[in-house]
Amino acid sequence: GSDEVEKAKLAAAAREKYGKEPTIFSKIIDKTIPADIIYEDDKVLAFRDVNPQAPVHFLVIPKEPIIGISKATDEDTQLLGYLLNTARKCAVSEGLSNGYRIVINDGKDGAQSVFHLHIHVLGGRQMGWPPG
Ligand code: DGP
Repeated sequence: GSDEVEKAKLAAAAREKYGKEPTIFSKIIDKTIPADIIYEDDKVLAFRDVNPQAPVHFLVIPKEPIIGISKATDEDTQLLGYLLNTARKCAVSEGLSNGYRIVINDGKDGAQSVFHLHIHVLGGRQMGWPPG
């Protein structure tokens, strides 16, 4: 019936947004693998990048496992703002008073390697432009 069609549509939309399997970041969120966490609440987690590209390099992620920025929807507007605001506050607590770089890699051309949305915050050195 049309109920089944609706269910299938919802499932397809969820696959598009969340993917088929959880990434390593889900394990960091549920604490099955360790990370150097600098901020956590019910919606977001901020932790140091395991392969830092600057003296300070941390990631801010939603606990909701959205694949990447290109898969977010208008319903995520508040969450996306919350992620940026968390990045701003963590930059203060990390002492980045001279500035910093915020980066979101998306998909193949963006050189995304972990398919759970994350904001990079890099600082503690002079950045160059353009990025590679
Ligand atoms: P991206 O290219 O934007 O998808 O960057 C993914 C980043 O995630 C990369 O800079 C390294 C970092 N990363 C990958 N695996 C782990 C991990 O297990 N722990 C931590 N802390 N960072 C990770």
